[in-house]
Amino acid sequence: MNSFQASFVALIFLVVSPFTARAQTPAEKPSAPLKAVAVLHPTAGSKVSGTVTFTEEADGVRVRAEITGLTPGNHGFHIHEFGDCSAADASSAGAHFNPTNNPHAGPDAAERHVGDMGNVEADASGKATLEYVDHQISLTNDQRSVIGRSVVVHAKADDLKSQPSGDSGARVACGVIGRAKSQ
Ligand SMILES: [Cu+2]
Ligand SMILES: [Zn+2]
Repeated sequence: MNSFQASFVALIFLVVSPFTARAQTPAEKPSAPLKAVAVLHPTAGSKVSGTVTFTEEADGVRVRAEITGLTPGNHGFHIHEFGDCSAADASSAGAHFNPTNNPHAGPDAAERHVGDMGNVEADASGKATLEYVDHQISLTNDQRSVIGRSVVVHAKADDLKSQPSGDSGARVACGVIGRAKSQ
């Protein structure tokens, strides 16, 4: 390579490298994962309360729930379409969140309501904890986003098949899902 060729190569590098550097800069991806939270409040005549958090991960959204005041056993646990827990029986939260127009099912089903998180299981003291990674829920600004909707806990178990809502009975707690501080 003579000196002319060498300086030509150097020139090309100088022209191209700023674009290369820009392309390697991470886009608008926030440094901390998106996080959301719902604080569950009891409906009329209920003593059920708790907290549900949603944290964005590489392969889905991690759901963590801690709920107290339940009767022992399984209780339907869903995201409902409206972030409105104002009615005494939480009927204001509407139906299961179903932006993809699928039938009701369990959390592992390929075709399900986006809001179908299955059941939480309470122990003898009435406390339930749940942690799993959901593959249909989104926290970003798209059709499946659960921000501004609600989490509802039911009096009975969700059978994961009855339409439209798993035959899980009355609503015993409700909480609106809002953005939380990412950390
Ligand atoms: Cu429900
Ligand atoms: Zn459903």
